[in-house]
Amino acid sequence: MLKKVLIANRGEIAVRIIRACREMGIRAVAIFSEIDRKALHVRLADEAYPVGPAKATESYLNTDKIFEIAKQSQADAIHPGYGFFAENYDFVKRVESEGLIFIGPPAEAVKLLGDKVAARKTMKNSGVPIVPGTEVEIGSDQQGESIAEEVGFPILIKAVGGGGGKGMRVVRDKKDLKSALRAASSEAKSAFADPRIYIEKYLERPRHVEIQILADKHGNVIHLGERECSIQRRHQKVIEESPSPVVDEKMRQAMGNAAVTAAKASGYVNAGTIEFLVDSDRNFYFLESNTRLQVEHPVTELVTGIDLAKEQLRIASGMKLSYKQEDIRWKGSAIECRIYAEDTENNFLPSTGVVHSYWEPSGPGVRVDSGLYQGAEVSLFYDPLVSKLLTWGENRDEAIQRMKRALSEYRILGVATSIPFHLKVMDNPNFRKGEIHTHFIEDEFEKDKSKQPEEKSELAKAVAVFSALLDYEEKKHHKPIMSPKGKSKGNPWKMAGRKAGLR
Ligand code: MV4
Repeated sequence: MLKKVLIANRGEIAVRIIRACREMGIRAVAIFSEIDRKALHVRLADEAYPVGPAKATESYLNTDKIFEIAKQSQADAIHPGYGFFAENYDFVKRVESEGLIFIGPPAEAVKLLGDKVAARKTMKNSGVPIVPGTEVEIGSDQQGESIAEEVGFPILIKAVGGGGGKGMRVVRDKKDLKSALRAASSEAKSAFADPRIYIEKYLERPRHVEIQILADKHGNVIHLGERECSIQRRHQKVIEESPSPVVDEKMRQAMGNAAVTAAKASGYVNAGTIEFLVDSDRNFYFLESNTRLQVEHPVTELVTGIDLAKEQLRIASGMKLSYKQEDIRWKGSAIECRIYAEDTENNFLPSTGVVHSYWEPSGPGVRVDSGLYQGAEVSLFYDPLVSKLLTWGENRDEAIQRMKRALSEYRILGVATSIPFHLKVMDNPNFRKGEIHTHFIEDEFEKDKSKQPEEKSELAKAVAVFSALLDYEEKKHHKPIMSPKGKSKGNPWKMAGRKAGLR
């Protein structure tokens, strides 16, 4: 078994991994930036080392410093959490070459699955259904045109090095294809340093359903069922649940088998996720895979009773999986609300400040995975995800009722959060019926804005970011925190942001 693990991350996920380590008698080493000196993950770790200034590129992304700390602390493994180095081939490669254990898949699997075209090819060859489209990158306009016609409009142009929605272009008409190919390629080049693009059939309003898998170093692979992740905004997931309202036992088995096949075909080891798009006829297609422990992993833990972070540590130690496929049973229903430090009443603007009062919900069927505490500072330097509130129930209705109860108990004062928005979703009739898809938030809550959706003007965006920064600085210098509402009214930069088209 591993003796000491360095957690190359912060916030709730660092806390989550430290907890797993402690329960297994593994020493946990934390790293922290200058503004995280008092953070929860630092307090809970066995050892903690400063890694640099607040700016992530100079701290949590400072590879040399992280390896120096790993050496100094004599850690035998590194857990990347999610984000930062979690799916970074070069980082994994370096962990391996420095004789440390990476708590995640082998570098080669990270590389293969990071290349969307190579991943599609691998899946197709092993019989995993993929969205109709190309398994090669587009080399010329003519090739793009003939493929698009073969697939049939509407099509979606995607980046080979992409993921998360960047560099995508929907094309509904042949006349728009050429310019879309150009635009997508240049966007891909600047976003991923890789101009390669490919084409898929565009599915309208699909669901996003993903399968959790576990694979050990001895060739055993199992799946832990699905998570429904359709409720998202601008490619950021907002609410996840398990089971999915559309997946029955038969479909779970079919998707699970496909996911296990996908994992085996790509030489996968450790915990991973195979994402699928599901169309309105409940056909499912491989979308991409996530080679990390995901934000939403706890919904799977709540319905299976399996501790995924502990399994990761066991697998990395070279142990066999604790479970066989036939051991896996699903019980009840779990929901996760991602609590973002965002003012959802004010166009989801990022919110910052000091949490001057903090009270977590608890009681039956409630779980909170959070990096927050009274006095915690929420800044613009990191992910706005500050907490995850989960509920479990015997069925979906009970999980929803519990969620409403827990959301209304939760007190986070000093920063605006997405809690009010979650309460609205819990009461939404289509959500209650389980009728959700990837455009749910847009359709149900942003209808009035649908004429000018995705892109605000560059000026409006710049003003928004500047306004949030100003707000942050202000709160840092004057200690007393006013109510978020009263505060934002008087802020001239926020008003300017609104005038520039932000709400
Ligand atoms: C799609 C799609 C429809 N058809 N592919 C968005 C992020 C990227 N990882 C894949 N995405 C999509 N790919 C085809 N062929 C719709 C989306 C999509 C989406 C997917 C999952 C979750 C949320 C989404 C929101 C908008 C679009």
